[in-house]
Amino acid sequence: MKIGIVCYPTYGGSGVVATELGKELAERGHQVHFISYKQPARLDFFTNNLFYHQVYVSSYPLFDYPPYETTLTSRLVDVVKFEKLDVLHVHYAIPHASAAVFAKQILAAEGIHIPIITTLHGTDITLVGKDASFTPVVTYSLNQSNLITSVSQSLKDDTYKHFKVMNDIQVIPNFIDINRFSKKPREHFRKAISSQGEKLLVHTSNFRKVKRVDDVVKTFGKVAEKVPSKLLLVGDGPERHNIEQLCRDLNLCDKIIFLGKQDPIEEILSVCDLFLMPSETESFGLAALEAMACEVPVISSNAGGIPELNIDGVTGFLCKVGDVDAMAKAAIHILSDEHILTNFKQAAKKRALEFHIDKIIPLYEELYKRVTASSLA
Ligand code: GMT
Repeated sequence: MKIGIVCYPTYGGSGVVATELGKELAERGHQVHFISYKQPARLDFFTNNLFYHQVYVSSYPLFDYPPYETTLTSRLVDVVKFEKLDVLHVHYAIPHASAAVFAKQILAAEGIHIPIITTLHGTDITLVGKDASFTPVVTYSLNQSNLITSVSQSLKDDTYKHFKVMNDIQVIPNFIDINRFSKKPREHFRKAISSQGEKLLVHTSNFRKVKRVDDVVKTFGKVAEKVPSKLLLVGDGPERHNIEQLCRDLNLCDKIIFLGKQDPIEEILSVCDLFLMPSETESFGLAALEAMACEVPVISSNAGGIPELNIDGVTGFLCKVGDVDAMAKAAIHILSDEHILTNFKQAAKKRALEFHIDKIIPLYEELYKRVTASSLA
């Protein structure tokens, strides 16, 4: 099948999922065309059935705001027509779903019928999408998509709650490539960071407010009072400066290491004992799944779709958003006893295997077959 994938090219979860999906589909013999304004971060190889079409945005001085959506729509029309795509799969509703719907209408006027699948990832619904200024466009684009998927039941419920969507939404959870995300023997690396045998806590994110990285630091501060430990902070973003200041204010600088944006995240996770995800909202929590696959249990908030991944008392603990004391208590419980820690690590890995890429990709392939066979397009 010839599949067009539209996504954000950045390190964000939606772009990662879209890129890993496309790479795996290409491995399985499909022809995959990525359409984005930059080469996706995880698109690190090419094969004879993997293509990338860049969207160029005009910088004409008249435009205070470059018309990205218009250029994307034109590019979609072009790629669908000339590559003879069977289906367009767009990740993140804004503005990908509306651009795809417009492209579909332009193509229909020329007698070309292309089905559209929209996958919702989270903030396109829970934060950005329900901003009233986006509502009519998001609602219309979802209702005009041939199929909609969401990465968790919680996100599906949120979508119905905030938008008048008439279409059925199919839940297809995120997935993990276990070949890449598994615990690697990296003892030398662990010793270099934890020379006194300290426990290693880790957080990875884009350092946006919604991730509540300040709660990570505050929780760690309380843990470090009881358990010799260090905290690795991976990623970068708008809150980084405030978080650095908080570390100084709490006198924790010697115990916290900022690693910035990192590609080989599995190498870092391989030496860690506990992952912290205190997010305000999280439709799924792909970063937590990556940690679990590397045998790292998770202390998280109970927001959004996280409880569909992290099982309270088994793979980690779920706490109320902002309850730093509860998160610290749970972390100390896991880290203070080697036997308990080992059990949690094994349970985390076992749970991650339920999201194995081989189990999830066929669900998308099934959708592509269904949508291209139906006369809905
Ligand atoms: O978490 C982010 O800020 C990035 C965001 C995105 O859209 O790229 O991630 C969302 O999609 C991921 C992949 O489906 C999910 O695992 C994340 O939970 C979700 N983030 C939020 O809902 C905040």
